[in-house]
Amino acid sequence: MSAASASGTLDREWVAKQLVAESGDFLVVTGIGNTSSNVARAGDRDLNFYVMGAMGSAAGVGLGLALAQPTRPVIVVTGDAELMMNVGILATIGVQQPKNLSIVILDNEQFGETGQQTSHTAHGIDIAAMALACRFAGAVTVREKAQVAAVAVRTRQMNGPFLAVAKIRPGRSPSCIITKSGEEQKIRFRRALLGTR
Ligand SMILES: Cc1ncc(C[n+]2csc(CCOP(=O)(O)OP(=O)(O)O)c2C)c(N)n1
Repeated sequence: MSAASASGTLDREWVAKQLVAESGDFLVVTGIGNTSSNVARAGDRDLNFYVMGAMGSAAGVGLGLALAQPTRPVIVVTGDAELMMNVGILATIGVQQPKNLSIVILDNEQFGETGQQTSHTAHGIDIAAMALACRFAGAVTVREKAQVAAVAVRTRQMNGPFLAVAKIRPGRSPSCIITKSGEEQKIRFRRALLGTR
């Protein structure tokens, strides 16, 4: 298969801001690398949990959280390759049907963090179609700014599971050093959510 050039034009920092700008009680989980930096820069908050080291785990963490906290919107923001590493999670989410879970993929059609190698989505692999086949209540691919606003609204509506693929420009963004360890993040998140360690 020949290498395809990336097709997205949305700015990843801008998309992240739209998703987390409005302060609310929603819970945010992010995937390894660039997406965590984008979301942290858009607004670090105690109800953000950055899954920094475990590629393929963000949607699973989001699912567990959504099942444990069914009255709170849970938004997973992650990369296309991060999701594809454990794509079976879409089927598990489809079985569980958490209404409060949304996944937004910042899709640059690359493994941006490790050298911009071409990823599955550059070759037409359609993550939104996979989510619909896994019985998500809604799944879209967006390329325009105006569509991103609608995605942000939908992630708060609790009529999921919902997935959006946002086609962003190729490349990576400056790292935002998240200095808290996994344990410190866990304590911060649990305190904010439950008032306990
Ligand atoms: C199990 C595992 N394999 C590989 C890596 C190395 N790795 C870190 S980030 C990354 C690419 C992530 O790509 P994507 O999720 O599309 O996000 P992008 O960097 O393009 O924004 C890879 C391969 C890892 N951390 N863990």
